[in-house]
Amino acid sequence: MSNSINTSRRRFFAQSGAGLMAWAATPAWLRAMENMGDMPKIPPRKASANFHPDVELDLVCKPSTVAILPGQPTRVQQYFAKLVKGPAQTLTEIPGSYLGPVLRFEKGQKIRINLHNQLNEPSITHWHGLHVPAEVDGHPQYTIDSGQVFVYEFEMLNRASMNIYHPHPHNTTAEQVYHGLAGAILVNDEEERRLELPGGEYEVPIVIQDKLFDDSNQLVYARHMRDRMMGFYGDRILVNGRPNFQLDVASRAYRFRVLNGSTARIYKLAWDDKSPVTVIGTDGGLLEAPVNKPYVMLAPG
Ligand SMILES: [Cu+2]
Repeated sequence: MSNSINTSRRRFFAQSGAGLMAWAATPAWLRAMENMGDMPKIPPRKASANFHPDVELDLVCKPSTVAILPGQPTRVQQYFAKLVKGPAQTLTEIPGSYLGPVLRFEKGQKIRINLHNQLNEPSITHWHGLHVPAEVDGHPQYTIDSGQVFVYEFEMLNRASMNIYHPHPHNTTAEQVYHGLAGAILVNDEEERRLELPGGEYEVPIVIQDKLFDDSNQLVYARHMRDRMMGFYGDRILVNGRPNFQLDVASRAYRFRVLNGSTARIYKLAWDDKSPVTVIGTDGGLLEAPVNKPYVMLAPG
């Protein structure tokens, strides 16, 4: 049995009789998920000698603090990365943000990522949207304990697209993402380069998340079981980890790489002067042709 399940059960049963009734009423699918915690543990994957990476990076997840609101800094969990091998553009930090660095890969690259779990709890990282073999996709059964290292090795098979990396341990995925563990993955390829889309400072990742803060600027997660099961809304919407995100722009075309990293909220995005939004891509990558829309709906993903 994993540590995470022990603590969450303990916390749960420490509640009142009403809590126990809620447990009895837990739907079968949720109980089935709970039981996944009984799966035998797999030792953390190590680097293989016959894999020769084009890109290698150390990815660390650990507790941290960051100033989000005026006053007291907020305790978060955060990804930090260091490039061991490969092009410098692989990593882009988002200054002053709890979000992990933007990872930029090229289709066809051989990639090694050494995940160091320096949280005080088990975790594993999942590459949401990437086509990778199951044993390096961060399924909950590969969760590692605090202090352990898991080595991912895969070739980038995706076409140009935006994806997301986030923890995927059993039971605590949403909680860890909510506390800051998430980041964007951008994949580039030849097809995309031929389009000569806006790049450099004109290509802007925009990660939207809503969060709930208490009086001392700390994140509040899941006030009750219903929040935990259904997701919940925050009272502040953060863009790239900032509460009042503002971007000074030139009057020219920009490419916004928009990601909804909220637990439940769906956004309707539009320009306030009613200019159309030109959509050039979705989850899987670029569209056949751009489409103009009055607004865009974006669900968490
Ligand atoms: Cu995911």
